[in-house]
Amino acid sequence: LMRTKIPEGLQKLPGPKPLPIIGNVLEVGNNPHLSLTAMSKFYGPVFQIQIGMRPVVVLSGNDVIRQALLKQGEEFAGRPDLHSSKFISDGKSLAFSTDQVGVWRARRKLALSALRTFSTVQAKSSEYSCALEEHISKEGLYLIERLHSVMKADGSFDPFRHIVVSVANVICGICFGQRYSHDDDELVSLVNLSDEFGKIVGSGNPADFIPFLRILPSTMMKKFVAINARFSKLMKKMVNDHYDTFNKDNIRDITDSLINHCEDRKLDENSNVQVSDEKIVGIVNDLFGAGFDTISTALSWGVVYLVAYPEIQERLQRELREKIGMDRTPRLSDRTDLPLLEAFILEIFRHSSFLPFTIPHCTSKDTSLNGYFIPKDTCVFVNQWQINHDPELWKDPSSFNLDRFLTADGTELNKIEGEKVLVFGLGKRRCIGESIGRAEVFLFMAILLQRLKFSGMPGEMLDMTPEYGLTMKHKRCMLRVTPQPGFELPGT
Ligand code: HEM
Ligand code: HJJ
Repeated sequence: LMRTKIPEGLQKLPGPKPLPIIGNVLEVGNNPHLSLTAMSKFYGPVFQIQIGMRPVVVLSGNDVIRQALLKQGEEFAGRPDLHSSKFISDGKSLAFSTDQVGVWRARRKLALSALRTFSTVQAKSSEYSCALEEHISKEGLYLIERLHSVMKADGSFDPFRHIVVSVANVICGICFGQRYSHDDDELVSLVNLSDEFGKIVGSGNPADFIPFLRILPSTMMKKFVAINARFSKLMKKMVNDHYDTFNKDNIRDITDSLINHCEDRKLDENSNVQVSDEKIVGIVNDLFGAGFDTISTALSWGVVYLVAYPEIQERLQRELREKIGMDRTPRLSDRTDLPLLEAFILEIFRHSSFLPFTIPHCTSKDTSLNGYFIPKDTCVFVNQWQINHDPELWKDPSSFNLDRFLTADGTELNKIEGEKVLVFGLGKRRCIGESIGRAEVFLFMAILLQRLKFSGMPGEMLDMTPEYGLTMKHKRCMLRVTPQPGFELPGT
C-alpha cells in the first residue's frame, strides 16, 4: 500500500479504522447522512473514512464547509472519477463529469446564461411578468384540475406522481418549448424513476468505489444504466428536432440557444478552450434532469408536511386569504408579502434536507484544512444535512417549526436565519438553478394552497422517513384534496 508523506506542520486526518477491502462501508451503512453526522461528533468537522480502498474526506460544520468551498474554493471545486458518473449523459454531464477546469467553467457559464435568459424572457401572454411565471402558473392550475379529476375517479392520489409531471413541464417549456400530456407514458414513467437514479448517484454508494462490486450482476445498476439510456434517448430526440427546425433568427428556447452557440463558436478562431458540440448541447440533459428532480422532490415534501401539520396548513391559507385574497392567482412578486410561506419553504429545506450531501467534490491539488493534510484527487463529501441539524446552529433542530424563520412579532422573514440553511451548496460549484428553484417552489406552493386543502387517508399514519439518495424522497403515499371555499370546480 502506498503511503503519502505528510508535509511538516500538518497532521494526519482522524477517522475510523478501515477494514481490509471494504473499508468503512459497514459503519457508513444505508443512511450516510446520519452515520457521517454521528461520526462528525466524535472525530470533528474534518475526518476521513475509506469506502472500499478509496479514502473520502467528510466535511461538516459551518466554519469548515465555508472555509473549504468559499475561501479555498479553487482547491475543492473538482469532481471525483466515480463509476456511476460514466453513465450519466454518456459521461459528459456538466454536474458529474471530471471535465478539466477550463471546459467545466465554459460550460457552466453557458448553462447559467441560457437559464437566466429563458426564464426571464417576456411571457407569451402579458398577464405574466416572465416566461417562468407563465409556465408555473399554467402548470399549477392544470395540476389542480388533474388532482380534482383523480380524486373524483379514485378518491385519493399519489402526490409525487402528478407533481413531477407538472414540474417537468416547466423545465421542458424552458429547455424545449414544449409540454407533455399527463397521460404521455414515455415521459410520465421516466420522471417517475428519479428515485432509482438518486439511489445510485447518492454519496457513498459502495459500487462507486469498490471495483469488484461492478462485476456482480446488480439489478440496481442495470436499472440505472437503462434509465440513463432512456433519458438520453428522449433528450436526443428533442435536440434532433431542434436541429431540423433551427433558425438562427428565431431562437425559441435553451436548446436553440446552445445550438446557436456551437455555430457562432465555429467562426470564433481565437477561443482558448475547445468544447465539443456534444458537450455544449448536452447541457440540456443536466438542466432538464436537475430541473425536474429537485423541485418535484421539494414540492412533494411540502405537501406531505402540510398533511402532517394541519395547523400550519391553516396558518398558510389564512396568510394567502389575507394578503392575496381569492380573486386572483398568486404571482412571483407576492413572495415578499408572504413571509409565512417563505418560512415554511425554508423549514422544508432545512428539516427534510432532501439534498443531504452536495454532489461529491474532489481536491484539485494537495491542500490542508484545519491543520490536516489532504492530498490532490481526494474525494470530498460535504454534509449539508449535518449543518441543517447542527444543535450549535439551531434550537431544537429535529422539530418542524417555521417560527424559527420569522421575526419575534411573527410578521417578517428573518433573513439571517434563512441564510443558515444549506441546500444549494456554496462556492464555485454551487447550484446554478437556485433562483429558479426557489421561485418555482414558492409559486407552485402558493397556487396549490390557495385552492386546495390537503389531507391524509383517515386512520392512516404518514411515514415521513426519507429514503437515502442524491435527492431523498418520502415513501410514496396516498393523499386527498378538497377545494377551498370559492374554488369548487363544476362536478366536484
Ligand atoms: C448543482 C441543489 C434546482 C441545476 C446543485 C448542487 C446542489 C443543488 C446541492 C450541488 C452543489 C455542489 O456540488 O457543491 C438544488 C436544489 C434545487 C436545485 C435544492 C431546488 C430546490 C436546480 C435547478 C437547476 C439546477 C432548477 C437547473 C434547471 C444544477 C446544476 C448543478 C447543480 C447544473 C451542477 C453545478 C456544477 O457542477 O457546477 N444543485 N438544485 N438545480 N444544480 Fe441545482
Ligand atoms: C439528472 C433524475 C437524470 C441527469 C443529468 C444528466 C444535473 C440534484 C443535484 C444537482 C443537480 C445536478 C444534476 C442532477 C441530475 C437526472 C435526474 C433522473 C438523468 C440525467 C444535487 O440530473 O431520473 O435522471 O442525465
